[in-house]
Amino acid sequence: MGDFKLTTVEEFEAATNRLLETGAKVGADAWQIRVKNQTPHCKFGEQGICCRICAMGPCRITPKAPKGICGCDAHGIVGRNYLKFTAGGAATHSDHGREICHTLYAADPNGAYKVKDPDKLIRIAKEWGIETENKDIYDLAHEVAETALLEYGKPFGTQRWIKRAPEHTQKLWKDAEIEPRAIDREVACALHMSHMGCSSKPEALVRQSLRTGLCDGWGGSMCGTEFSDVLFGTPKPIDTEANLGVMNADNVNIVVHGHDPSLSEMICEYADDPELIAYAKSVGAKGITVSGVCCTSNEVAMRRGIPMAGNFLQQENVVLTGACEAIVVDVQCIFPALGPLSKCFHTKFITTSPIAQMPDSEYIRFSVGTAAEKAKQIVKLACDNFQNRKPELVYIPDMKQKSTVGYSVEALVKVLDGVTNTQVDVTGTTKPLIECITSGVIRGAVAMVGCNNPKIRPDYAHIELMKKLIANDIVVVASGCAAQAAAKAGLMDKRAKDLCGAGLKRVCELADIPPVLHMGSCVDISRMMILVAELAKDSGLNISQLPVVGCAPEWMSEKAVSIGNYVVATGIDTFLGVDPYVAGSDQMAQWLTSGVRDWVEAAYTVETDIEKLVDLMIERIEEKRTAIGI
Ligand code: BF8
Ligand code: SF4
Repeated sequence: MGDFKLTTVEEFEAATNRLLETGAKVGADAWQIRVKNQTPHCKFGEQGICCRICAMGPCRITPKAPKGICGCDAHGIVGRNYLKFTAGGAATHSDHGREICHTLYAADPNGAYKVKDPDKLIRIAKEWGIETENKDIYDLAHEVAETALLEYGKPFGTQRWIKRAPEHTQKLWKDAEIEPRAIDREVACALHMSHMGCSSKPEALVRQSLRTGLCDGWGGSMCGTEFSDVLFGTPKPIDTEANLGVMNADNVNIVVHGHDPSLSEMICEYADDPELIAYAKSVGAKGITVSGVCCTSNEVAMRRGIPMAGNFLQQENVVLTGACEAIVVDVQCIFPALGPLSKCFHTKFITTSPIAQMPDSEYIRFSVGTAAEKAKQIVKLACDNFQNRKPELVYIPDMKQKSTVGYSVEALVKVLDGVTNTQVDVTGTTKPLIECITSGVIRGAVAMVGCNNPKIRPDYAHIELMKKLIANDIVVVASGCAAQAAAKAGLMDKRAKDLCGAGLKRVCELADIPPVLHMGSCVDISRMMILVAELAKDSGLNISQLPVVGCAPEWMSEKAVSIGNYVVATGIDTFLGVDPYVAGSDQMAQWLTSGVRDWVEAAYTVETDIEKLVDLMIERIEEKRTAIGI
């Protein structure tokens, strides 16, 4: 293994503690302090049995008061809360996807946004029955973008993307009446159903939760992913680095945070501009370093190799380094705490979206039409701020790992082609991967996704689960903050192959891949759906028969619940390390952990003990292997 060694969670924590000392010096607040103030959490909220959807309440369910004023019981209240949670997540992902469609609609050969992957655009146009012959690629981009935008509100029919699912899956969805219709309709319908005096029957609420999840994963999120690829390029394997050590004390540090690559792509573009680099030098810096936090970081890491400073619960740490000139955010997962925290340092906290406006921030409204100008303004502002740095507060933990990222489905198919054979007829399919799985060289795959959550020791669950899975010859595909946890630890370094069982190690060597594959941001979980759909079609199995499971051990956001619903609805058993506020209803818990299996051939498992969680996943993978006789 040479000098390769994983970074441990203890080392992450030591670095954080050192940064919190700086914070204490300047009177900064921190999530670690706020968690203490907020715990223990309200038991009613935790169990999902608090209802405040009408002004007769709030109603709380207790043994003495088993019904709300309207007569709704715990099952109805938990179910409505669960559906609202899902709707929030689906709306968020899908609105991000919509923004990307608008960016594509505005693409212009002479403008800031261009079509970088015309082949993918043409492929999608053909898939959707849009004429491509003799058409200017930008005219085609506008037509495809408009067609995609109509998916959000079309009055009739179901989502176009669902035709990518195997026929068997499509039939399950049709039979269960959960085929996703217009994206906005499913979100609106979820809010309608969960209004006072509508649905209170768990079965109905769970069914709409799956449908609303599907409009995200096989609708809005898929638009986000596919059209980001068209605009910014389909990811290919690329080397980068991860953890706070990617920030550079000699340079102007700009941290991009959020989700929408329309902003971060432009910031990266201008941080590379010789004119602005010269400007940075003129203020005393050696250059400009852009790094990222959360999913927008995944987006620019996958396409440009921009380093990842950290994941969700590390967002305050980038400011605490005292070396962050600007933290530039777009939408989602941004702590409002960053405003007051930045004020304790010289850092500029720059909000850019009307969707995510926060106190104590500098609001530089970003839009497609003015993207170049605004990105330039932001980079310049960060350079100007370099001189305001307080050297006595600067401390960047010397901690980073190498990572190879960028495993889109297209890239994965390509690299895995090299593994089992060189037959021409298997090129461009998932068959080599299927051969690895059926032969037992790889036992199966786990999609590790989701956030950090202070309820779980940050990153510990992600990293420990991944280590055990790869040691058991189970390949891990990761996205979101789970992917960044892996990258920070070193599990996306190709040398981590030595931590694998013999079979997976061999595959990593032959294909020249790390054992944990970075598939992108959270909207990119749609890539994982496409991958399992292809695996099912190429193997002749149903998705639910594949030895593949999903896992979100440290999740926290509404988006994660929406994801969970579409992953389960796609036929993939999903393992959660945090309860989605359903403990207050045995009926809801029963529907989610078993009842839905009758509709979609998969269900949830909730297990907060990490050791047990990983064993359950391995067990499920082995059961699936036995069931198909491999
Ligand atoms: O969408 S994993 S904390 S950053 S919600 Fe947020 Fe969770 Fe991170 Fe990306 Ni996804
Ligand atoms: Fe109470 Fe029913 Fe109103 Fe909910 S909808 S707050 S349970 S009266």
